[in-house]
Amino acid sequence: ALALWTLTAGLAFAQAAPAATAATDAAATAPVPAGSRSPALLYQQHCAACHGAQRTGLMGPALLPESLERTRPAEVLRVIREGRQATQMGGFAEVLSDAESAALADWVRAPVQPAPRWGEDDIRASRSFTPAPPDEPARPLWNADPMNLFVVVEGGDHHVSLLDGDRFEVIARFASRYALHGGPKFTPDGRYVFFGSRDGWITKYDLWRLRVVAEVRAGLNMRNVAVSGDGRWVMAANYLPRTVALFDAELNLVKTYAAATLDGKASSRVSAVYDAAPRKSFVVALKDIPELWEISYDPQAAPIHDGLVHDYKMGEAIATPGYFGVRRTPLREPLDDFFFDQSYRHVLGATRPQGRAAAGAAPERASAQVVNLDARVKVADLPIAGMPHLGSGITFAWQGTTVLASPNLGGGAVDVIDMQTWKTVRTIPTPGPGFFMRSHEATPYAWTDSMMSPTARDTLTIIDKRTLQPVAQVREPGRTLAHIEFTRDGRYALASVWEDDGALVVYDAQTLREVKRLPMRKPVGKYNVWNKITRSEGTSH
Ligand code: DHE
Repeated sequence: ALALWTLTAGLAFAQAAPAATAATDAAATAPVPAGSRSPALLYQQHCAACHGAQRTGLMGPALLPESLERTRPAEVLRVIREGRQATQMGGFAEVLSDAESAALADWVRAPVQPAPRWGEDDIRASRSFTPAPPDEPARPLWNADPMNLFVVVEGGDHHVSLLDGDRFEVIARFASRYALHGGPKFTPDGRYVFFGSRDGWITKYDLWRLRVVAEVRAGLNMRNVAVSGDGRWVMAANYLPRTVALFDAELNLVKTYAAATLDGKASSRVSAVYDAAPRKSFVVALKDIPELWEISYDPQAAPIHDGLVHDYKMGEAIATPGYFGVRRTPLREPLDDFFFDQSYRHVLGATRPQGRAAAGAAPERASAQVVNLDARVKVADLPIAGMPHLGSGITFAWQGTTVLASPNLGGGAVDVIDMQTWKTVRTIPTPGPGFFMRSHEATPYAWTDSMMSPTARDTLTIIDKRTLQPVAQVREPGRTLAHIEFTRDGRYALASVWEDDGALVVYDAQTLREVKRLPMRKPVGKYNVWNKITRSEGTSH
């Protein structure tokens, strides 16, 4: 069967249970040449068994426009013709004519008609849960510091490696869901981690006992997940359907929220959800509606007045209407990406111009703003040029104030902004646009990549946080070098050779010398348990 998916041997994954209605041919975009079979028919014959009759994914990934947005059309065609190495996706060049392959490649990029549904019943039916054996000891199966563990997401073959952050040795490696995206989120004790996949799967994994505890499919196309500061709740942000889904810590669905205006007239994809632990709330950005949501998980949450209460049906136990109600902040522009200040009173949000659905809601150019979550108003414009990637920003003390440094997807620079005045204090040039930025309390340096640059994607720039000057570079000539994370003590910086035959490179954070290299399959991201659960200022949360 035609399957764009990877082998997931080793994990007992639950199967999604999508409605079994067949996708219709209405979405076909390319005319079918004489003598060719229709793409809808070919899909049902060769693809549906793995990718689902409605293209929502089964054991193979979803083949929806939303899921394929990031794959070039030529690559879709190539995979259909040649298959994908080291996966169960075989090539179909022998079975389909050139014209049929091309028509099928077009067809899977067009919307399914009618649009696939993924309601609360589907979510509940997708859940699997494996309770711990009653006599299982609550301690790691392995011998290393559980607080200096790294979780490394290897996108090349959809696996996760656990790395001992003292010895830099792999403790375990296991298959993940297809295409994880966003940082994994940890429970406050660092024992459990939640992974989110672009296809909507949330996996809860026990890092100590090395096994999947629970899985659920929150949506058909998901952005990311957040875990509450008390470890009791998990929230998922979806593009498809247009919902936010709330789960308890064992991934039982509590409720879904329609991402829509209060009057229900306009709906939106959800850009992202983050935990605002000191506020005991989740903060949600919407991509197509100019509103920022705050959803409190504090049972003592103040009531929401002023008529902005959205539906909240949590049953009898609700302490106040603020608890799991939606508190809306109206904005002028919707947000794609955001970041909190240290007090979590302010959201620093960015709007990117392209890819926006709602006509009229998008600015001509990228913009960024500061929103006060208590006053529920925008309080400043952020003077960031190009395309800020605020989710990767870091903060640190500088000359008596605190600054935010954020890489810029659009140009080769890091913007540094004073978080008291919201003014730019420096624009630090880098050799090309980058995605990620990292530092640690114990190092004077901040590291950033230029992975979006065709010529400088092999270069990491190291910036002195005291002078805001670039002071050094490390290079991996001709290969992509990106995404840094520090050890718990800040002594070592780990970076990814972001290639299929890539590696994790460990640098001494003082001398900048390489001390170790571990081969890995496109290690897209690495996450240190301690830095995450203590919300280190140098890393993403
Ligand atoms: Fe990401 C995190 C949005 C494309 C790899 N990315 C995030 C987060 C958001 C986001 C909002 C924070 C979520 C979280 O951690 O909970 N990413 C977007 C986009 O809007 C964008 C530009 C377009 C899209 O396709 O969605 C995008 N992201 C990418 C990629 O192409 C990357 C490089 C490769 C990939 O695997 O998809 C990519 N994004 C990542 C990674 C993180 C991430 C590795 C976690 C960073 C961290 O260290 O916390």
